[in-house]
Amino acid sequence: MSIQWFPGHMYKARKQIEKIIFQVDLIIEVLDARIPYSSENPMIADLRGSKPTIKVLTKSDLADPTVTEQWLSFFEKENNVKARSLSIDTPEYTRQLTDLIRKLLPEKEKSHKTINVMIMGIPNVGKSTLINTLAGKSIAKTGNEPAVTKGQQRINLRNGIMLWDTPGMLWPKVENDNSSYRLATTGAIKDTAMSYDDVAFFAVGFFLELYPDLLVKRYNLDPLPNTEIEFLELVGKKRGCLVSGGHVDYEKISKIILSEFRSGLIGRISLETPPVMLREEKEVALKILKRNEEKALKKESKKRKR
Ligand SMILES: Nc1nc2c(ncn2[C@@H]2O[C@H](COP(=O)(O)OP(=O)(O)O)[C@@H](O)[C@H]2O)c(=O)[nH]1
Ligand SMILES: [Mg+2]
Repeated sequence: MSIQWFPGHMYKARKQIEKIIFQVDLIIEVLDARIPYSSENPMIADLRGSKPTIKVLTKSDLADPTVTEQWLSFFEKENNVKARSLSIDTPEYTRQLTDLIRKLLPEKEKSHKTINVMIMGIPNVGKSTLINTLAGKSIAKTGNEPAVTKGQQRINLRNGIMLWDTPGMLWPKVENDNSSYRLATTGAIKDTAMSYDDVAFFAVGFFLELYPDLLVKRYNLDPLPNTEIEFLELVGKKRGCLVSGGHVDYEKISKIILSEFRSGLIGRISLETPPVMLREEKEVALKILKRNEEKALKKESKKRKR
């Protein structure tokens, strides 16, 4: 399955949210702890305005704990933002969110009014899992495949809090190629334009640079090869991923490595840090600026030809 993000769909989702967001008191923005920057929907910051927001970094069991701490303190520097890291195997921490929600809205809490909370995030970050944990039962469908949630859902937690699932689907970063690779590495997007080999090549390059010890341990390689291709070749042979002629079946070994990363078998790995985000944000802004300039130039030269 693949999801394609068309401007029309994106526009529609935005309109749907704009129609109801005035009824919402607080936003829980769900991000994947391994990629808090790339799993962000670019519109949320804009839509939430000054509403209190809790940024929830899910799947923290899979992420590098040191990097997760960096992200939490980074996010808490923003106005009206609290940040927490959670995982499916510590539901008690997830349930503590309800206390935090009440604390952030003391007026509502005092007047015993229902607090409306909207859960927002791109597909596959763990929204349904979070909703189910907060509700104490399985309400929202969860799944390994992206985009399991369809349609609008409102869940009364019966503790003064009403949870709203985001209507429509929120898209991930589309302007940054690195983000696309990271999203594909975690399995958040299955872009048919990207092959397993491409994604694994990117992932292995990253692991080699930042988590070499984890690779040594998982794949019994000492010394570690210097390049992605050598690594895939060696591990492919080790795992018996061969095609006729004794050549390595790159697609097969790529799938294995990605699946081992996604299930945490390689270790706790984060694919980005706050400094990486700040650098790439600048690069993306420059890219867009350049593209707009080129467009303007083209328009200009067309005019002149007429
Ligand atoms: N390892 C791990 N997996 C999780 C966690 N939370 C959710 N998942 C898995 O991630 C996948 C997507 O979760 P889901 O709640 O359906 O995401 P949604 O599309 O945002 O609603 C499912 O396979 C979940 O089991 C977590 O904290 N740790
Ligand atoms: Mg869901």
